[in-house]
Order: sequence, then structure tokens, then C-alpha cells
Amino acid sequence: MYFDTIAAVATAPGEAGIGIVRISGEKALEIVDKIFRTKKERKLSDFQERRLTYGYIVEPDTGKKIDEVLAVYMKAPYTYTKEDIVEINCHGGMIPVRRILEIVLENGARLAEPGEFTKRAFLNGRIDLSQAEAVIDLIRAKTDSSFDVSFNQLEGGLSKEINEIREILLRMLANIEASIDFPEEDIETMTYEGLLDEGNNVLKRIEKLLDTVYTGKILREGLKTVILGKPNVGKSSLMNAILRENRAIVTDIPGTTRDIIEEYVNIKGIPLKIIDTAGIRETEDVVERIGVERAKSLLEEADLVIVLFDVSKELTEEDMEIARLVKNKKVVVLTNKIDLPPVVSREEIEKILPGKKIIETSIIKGEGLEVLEDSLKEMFFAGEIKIKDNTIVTNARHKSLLLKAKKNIEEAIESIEMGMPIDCIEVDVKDCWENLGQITGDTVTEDIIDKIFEEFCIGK
Ligand SMILES: Nc1nc2c(ncn2[C@@H]2O[C@H](COP(=O)(O)OP(=O)(O)OP(=O)(O)O)[C@@H](O)[C@H]2O)c(=O)[nH]1
Ligand SMILES: [Mg+2]
Repeated sequence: MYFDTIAAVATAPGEAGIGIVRISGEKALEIVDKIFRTKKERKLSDFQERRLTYGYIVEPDTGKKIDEVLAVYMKAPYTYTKEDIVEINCHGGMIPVRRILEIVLENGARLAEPGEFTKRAFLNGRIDLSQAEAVIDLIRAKTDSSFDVSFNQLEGGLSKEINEIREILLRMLANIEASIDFPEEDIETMTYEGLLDEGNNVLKRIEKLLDTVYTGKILREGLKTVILGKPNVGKSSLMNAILRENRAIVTDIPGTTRDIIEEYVNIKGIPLKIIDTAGIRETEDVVERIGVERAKSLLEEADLVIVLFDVSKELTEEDMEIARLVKNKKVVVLTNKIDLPPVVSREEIEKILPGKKIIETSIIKGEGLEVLEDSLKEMFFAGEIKIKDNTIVTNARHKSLLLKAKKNIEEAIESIEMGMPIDCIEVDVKDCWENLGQITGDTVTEDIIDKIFEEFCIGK
């Protein structure tokens, strides 16, 4: 494959200690030899490769110094892109970096597209597609756990599993071919039994990967946690307590919160997307009513609902309605304001929300919050999740391909069990193999590749 020479700024824009301009392609060294000089007028190619060399970027015609830099030449194929790479470390800041990039472009490089370096790493066969996708996830990771998952994927955790499953599928295809080619050998019954075993094995492994999708989604997007309750029970106080800042307005006037407030927070390693809502009640106020409707509709997509009751006052019809709304959801109940003289007993709450976890709290005094945080963790990850040695699927593209592959293999298994002609089975096994191959990029089309790398940042 032939590629031209590309260049881009690899560091984030703005003030910083250093900035890096990265050049990849056949002409990388030739270009830098035109614009780099040491104090003794030597070029980068006069030095050993992979050695950081001190010098200046200069205008080729006039010799005028642009910036003081350290430059390094890395020879193909042991580089990020598997091509020749030169990196120029200059002073950080907008001007030096931009000037050096300009001079590099004037001397024969083309400005790289977003993700083009990583795209080349993929096209040149250093990493597969799921590893390339892990690069962008690493850069974007917002929690330690999502970083760990992406790192595992970059190291080839997912690829290894997919490749192993695909090898079984290949073996199945070979057996099918053999029995098509030699039908008279009467190996058919044997083939069917073997195929069934292997098909079930494939199905089991695909299902195991799909089982991690929910955890993966949480690690990536946060556990969607909606705080619900009638007005004035302390929802916004809880939001602030969890965030440890005064994010939401808290007053003793019922109906204070009218819109949805969303924030990300990490609780004991679980990323939460926590959502404070308007207190649920019948109201004449138009704005508040919209807020109440929004709160209700949010329930649909919630992974978890934290429901609050004020136990210093009698339960009302509003509390009953809230209990009905969350009956079928994953719920933690907080009986709040236990610092005040109690009017409602725990039994009464148990009666309207049977079987749900109940925690007594005084948010104002910080009581019960530790218990809440511990039970959130328990509820979602029975036992510690070991991301480091587990392959977790976080990517929506991978999920949809795994679902397709699952359907393929299920259909193949069904055909085997029904004793269908062997070429009917072949189609499904082949589709399964191809769908899985799209995850690693083995069977992927160019437009999908382009779409994936468009998401990247420039310089990566
Ligand atoms: N005594 C006591 N007061 C509390 C407790 N938690 C919250 N409050 C008070 O209850 C009042 C209402 O708190 P908010 O957090 O604004 O209640 P909310 O549920 O968000 O109310 P709306 O936004 O109107 O739906 C405030 O005056 C809080 O200080 C608690 O544990 N004990
Ligand atoms: Mg509020």
C-alpha cells in the first residue's frame, strides 16, 4: 500500500511545556533534513535513529531560526504507524507549534486527517480495528475503570477472544466443505455431531461477551441514577451530598427544582450519571408541571432509582403514586429526615414498596450516605469487577455485530439439529465468521473504517 507523508500537531492546543509535531511517511526524514539544523550545522540524518537530537527548526532558504527543538527519527517498521516517523518537540504554545507545522507542510507533507496516524497503524497491520478503536476510548476515558477496559482492549484482549471464536468457525467451515466434497464417505453423521458441539461452543462464547455489555455501558456512560420523590423531601440535598458541592438549589420551599440536573460522579469505582428531578406532585404551575413530566419520563431509561420519603411527615397520595411509578424498577429507598421526630415507620414504607432496599438517612447530617454508597456498589457488581483480566464490550458497534453473530450461530445450530442439508448450515456459519471479523476489521468495508476514524482527534 502506498501512502503520502502526513503531519499534524500531536499535543493539545494551548500553553504547555512542550508541543509535538509528528510526521509520518516515506518523506518524513527528507522533509526534516531541510528544516532542522544543529548548532554545528548537522542534519537529523547525520545522527543515529531513535535518538533525541537537539537543534533548531530553520527556514530552508534563509536559515532563519524558528524555534529551539529536540527531534527524533524513528525508522519503519517499528513505529506507531509502521512508517518512518519524525517527531519534533518544540516549545509548547500556539505559535511555535503552528509555525513548525506550517514549515513542515510547505516542505512536502500533507496535513493529517483526524485519526489518520492510527488509521495507518491499522491499515499497515500493526493493530486491528478493535485495538484502534480502543485508542480513542483511552483518550476519552473519564473514569479509571473505563480507562482500564480500553487499555485491555488495546492490548488485544477482545481481539484474542474474537480470533479464537473465528478459528472454531473456520474449522466448522472446513468440515462442511469436506463433507460436501466427499459425500460418499459417509462422514455426514460424524460431521453433524462435531458441528453441533462446536456451534454450541461458539454460541456460549458470544453470549459471554454479550453478558459484559451492560457493565461496559455503565463504565462508559455511567449508571443512570434518577433521584425521585415528592417536593421538599431532600432530593437536591442528596444530589449535593453525593457530588460534595452545592450544585443544585436547596430551599425549604416545595417545588424548588423544576428542571433536570445531571452530573457525573464516581462512587467507589462506579461511574454514576446522577439526575436530580423536580418533586412529583400535581401542580398548576406550567413550568413545574413540565419538570414533573420530565422526571416521570426519565424513569424509563433509568438503571437505578433512588426514591426519597420524608419520614417526619405523614405519607401523602403523592408518595403512593411515586411508589407505584417505581414498583418495577431497580430501587433504593431513602427514609430521610430521621433527625426530626419520626411520624412514618419503616414498616409503612415496606408496605408500599415491598422487597426494596431501605436506608434510613439524614442527608442534612450526612447520616446513611456511606451505607447508600456501599449498597450502590453491591447492587451492581456483586463482588469486585476485575476489569484487568476480563474482556468487557463497551462499544456499540461491537455489540450490534455480536448480536448478529449470535443470531447466525443460533440459526446454524437449529439447522444442524433439524438435519438440514449441509450447505444451508454453511451460509450461517460463514455469516457469523464475517460479522465477528468486522469487529477486528478483518472483513470490514472502507466506508465503515472511514467512519470510525472520523471520530478521532487530529494528530492521533
Ligand atoms: N431536617 C432535615 N432537613 C432536611 C434533610 N434533608 C433535606 N432537608 C431540608 O429539606 C428542605 C428541602 O430540601 P431539598 O433538597 O431542596 O428538597 P427537594 O426534594 O429537592 O425539593 P424540590 O426541589 O422542591 O422537589 C431543605 O430545607 C433542606 O435543608 C434532612 O435529612 N433533615
Ligand atoms: Mg430539589
